[in-house]
Amino acid sequence: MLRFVVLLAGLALTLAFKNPHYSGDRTTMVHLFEWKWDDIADECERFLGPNGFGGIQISPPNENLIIRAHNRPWWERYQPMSYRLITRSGNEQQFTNMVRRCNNVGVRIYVDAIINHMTGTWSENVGTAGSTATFGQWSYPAVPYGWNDFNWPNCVIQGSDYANNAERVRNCELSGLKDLNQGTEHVRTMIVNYMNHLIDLGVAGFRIDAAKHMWPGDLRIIYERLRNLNTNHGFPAGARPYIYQEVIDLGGEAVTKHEYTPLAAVTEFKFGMELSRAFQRGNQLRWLVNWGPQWGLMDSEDSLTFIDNHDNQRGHGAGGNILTHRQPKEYKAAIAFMLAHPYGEPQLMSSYSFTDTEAGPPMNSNQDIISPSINSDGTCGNGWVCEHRWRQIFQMVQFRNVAGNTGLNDWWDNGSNQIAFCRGGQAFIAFNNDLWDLSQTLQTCLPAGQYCDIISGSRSGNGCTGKVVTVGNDGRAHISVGANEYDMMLAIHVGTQSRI
Ligand code: LAG
Ligand code: CA
Repeated sequence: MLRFVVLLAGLALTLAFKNPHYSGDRTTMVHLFEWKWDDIADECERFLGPNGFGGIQISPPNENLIIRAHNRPWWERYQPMSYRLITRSGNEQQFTNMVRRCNNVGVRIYVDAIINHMTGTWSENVGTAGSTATFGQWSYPAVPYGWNDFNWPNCVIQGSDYANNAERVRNCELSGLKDLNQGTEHVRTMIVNYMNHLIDLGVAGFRIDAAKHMWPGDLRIIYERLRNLNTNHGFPAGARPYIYQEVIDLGGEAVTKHEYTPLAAVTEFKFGMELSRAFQRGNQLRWLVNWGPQWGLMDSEDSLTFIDNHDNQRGHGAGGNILTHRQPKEYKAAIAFMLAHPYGEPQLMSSYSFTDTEAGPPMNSNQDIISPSINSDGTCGNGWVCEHRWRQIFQMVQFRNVAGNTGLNDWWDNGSNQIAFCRGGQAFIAFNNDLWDLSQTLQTCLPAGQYCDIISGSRSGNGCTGKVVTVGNDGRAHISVGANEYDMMLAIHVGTQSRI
């Protein structure tokens, strides 16, 4: 009996930080990169809530160094000056209001937490909340942090350290960013206070930036000191925050993702790399029949999955040839596969357009962020891409919600790049990445009826603006996806039956 209790307690501990605590049947989060808090609150109410999105990863909400020398690049937000909640995205009142409004419509907020380091050394030294620092003395009075809170002796991580020197990867500076020592009580207290303040305001969890560069033992202590989620925001009593740790591990490094999975979830960079390769015909889709740990991916419950993120969509971080919104046909297909397949906890990227990889978000002559505009067809303007508003993407979010926790069944492939599969009796998808048409009668697993394909169109009233698929009493239907069609997939699910 005792052994059983100990076993259960152990299990509860390892799963503690791996539940996103989505509301209802929601399943998917979106990274609204560089959005303002007021715009996010509006987006929750007018789009994300009604369309079944589960949550949002927001840009770092804490004060950062203003870097005018580079015309306010996006990466200035990865140089913390303090934990005050004032940035170009908004102030604490706007932040609080956003979290409340989003939680009210069932959409959770996840904070990008920069706790490995502070700023680099610059001649500018004023933050977005007006705080100053003395870089030469490692002094950040607005926290406060001083000399004793950083790692010594001072060193900078070299490219070669990643292969064989975990100690330097953890204790030296990442690109010259002053490296906090999470082994000290004061640093732990400041970080825990910051994160607990956010939990009190109603957030559901955290992305841990640069987790690879911190010791798992220190992180465990920090996570264990976090409060439970705020029940006044609709979370169940005793709920632990969702934590996904950013560890880039494509193999061959001194630090591995497996050192972090005992603590909480981890970003699975191999996921987007392999799918980007397959959907650009670098690998045949038929091999995806055993997609998951057999590909070297982490266990499903440990894995935060995505195709691109804010770093690799502009060649920062690691891993090349990642699909992005710039290759829309292949990108939408990779996203559709991610959302259709039961593996992992998926995250969508929502971008602004750029040519310069350093360029910050759309801004006016005061360098304030410009809000996205919403076009009559639902897409965004003012320089915002809003992939999450593309029909093929947001309708696949609904597909995943409907599929729920059903497994994968009735896999079919043609021996190369045409594949199809079902999720229980709820949902069916087919892909054609061959140079010839897909035209086949396939088992869809759905109840008999006429369904509206959510890729080529959507239901409108009792009709359908896209392909109509007729499923017979045996669950079979004729499926057709031409090689030269606008999109390379077709998807139907329970709830898209049309009556025409
Ligand atoms: C991350 N994950 O571990 C973020 O996802 C990534 O976007 C951050 O780098 C990084 N870690 C630090 O939080 C970004 C840019 C860097 C940039 C850094 C700090 O990719 O290029 O470095 O943010 O702003 C910049 C300059 C460097 C300079 C450094 C220090 O590009 O040349 O040495 O600042 O001043
Ligand atoms: Ca470090």
